[in-house]
Amino acid sequence: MATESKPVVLSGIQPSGRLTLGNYLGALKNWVKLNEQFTCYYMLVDMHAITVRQDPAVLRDRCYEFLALYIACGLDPASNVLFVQSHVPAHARLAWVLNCYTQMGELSRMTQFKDKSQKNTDNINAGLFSYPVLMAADILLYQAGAVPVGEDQKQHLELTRDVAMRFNNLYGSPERPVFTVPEPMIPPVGARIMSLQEPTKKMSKSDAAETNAVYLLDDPDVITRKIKRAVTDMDNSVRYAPTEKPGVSNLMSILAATTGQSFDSIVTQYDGQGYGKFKAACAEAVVECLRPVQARYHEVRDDLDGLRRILRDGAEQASLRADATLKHVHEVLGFIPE
Ligand code: ATP
Ligand code: LTN
Repeated sequence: MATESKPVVLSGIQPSGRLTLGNYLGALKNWVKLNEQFTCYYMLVDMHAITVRQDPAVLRDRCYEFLALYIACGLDPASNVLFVQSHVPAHARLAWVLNCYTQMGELSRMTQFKDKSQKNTDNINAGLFSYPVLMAADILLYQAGAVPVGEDQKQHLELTRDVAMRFNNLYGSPERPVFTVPEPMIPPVGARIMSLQEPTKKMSKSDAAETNAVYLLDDPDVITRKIKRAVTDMDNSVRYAPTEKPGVSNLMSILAATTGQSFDSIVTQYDGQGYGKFKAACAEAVVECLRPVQARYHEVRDDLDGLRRILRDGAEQASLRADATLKHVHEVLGFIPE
């Protein structure tokens, strides 16, 4: 494992729905290259996932599927700590403490809460409301300095920073803050991939409409069909203008993030030729980018004992760091040591 002297990054994905190209370009792809510079903790946030109803058997299966996809995307368990949130009890314990240092008003401003409560009007539960507090606990337990996420998580990171600073002001000292105040690490392109059919809304893994998203395990011909049928406009010009041309701009982001090409070079190469050639290039880039992930996935997924071992080791390593922070928090609060 990487040595503890490196700074720490931590991130997580909810095991809900199916992983999309948005999750890959906004998060997963960027996690892979961090382990030389940082000690990396990557979670499956199953406790966050139950803020929306889940079928137990599907949830269990999906956790293994997502773990196998983490590994197939290039996260080597030998140099990254991969674990499931519910296996490390410190998350729930710190979340309770932080709930007492977070205001209702702060939580009611969170756009993810507003979106999800609109989508689940029959189940606006307290967990959905305090979701960002559990996320703050996830991050602060590990003293993570940076959190690699997509654009949509920026607001949750802001709240995490506010809660950390508030707690430090109350119980820490400049020489010994209780928590490291984390920074979001958001990629310059691919941080907000939009739905293929409704490009003014985010591509999301729990969207019911199949054609809105490219899933990491979609067959190449399905990927090609989805991208060729993506909504564009009648203007026939390839240029980056997210408000005026959301569909084309989204495909440009996808092409840029999957190939490393700049927007300028995409415009030079494809403008003035209709959308056919541009969409075909975009589809090919996505297929090629996902090919190695798909090739690796089944072999990893089939080794259930191996996956279980990885999660056991991961939880053990994660607990070491998380428990140290929780112990300090309990101490500063005045709880009697265990
Ligand atoms: P759900 O639809 O189940 O709420 P989601 O697709 O929004 O899920 P999350 O589990 O909330 O996915 O997010 C996992 C990671 O992927 C986060 O870092 C998030 O910022 C990133 N992410 C999610 N959707 C996109 C997107 N469309 N573009 C870029 N990054 C994204
Ligand atoms: N809230 C995030 C998932 C998440 C997370 C985290 C991300 C839970 N805990 C800690 C980064 C760090 C989401 O909905 N994408």
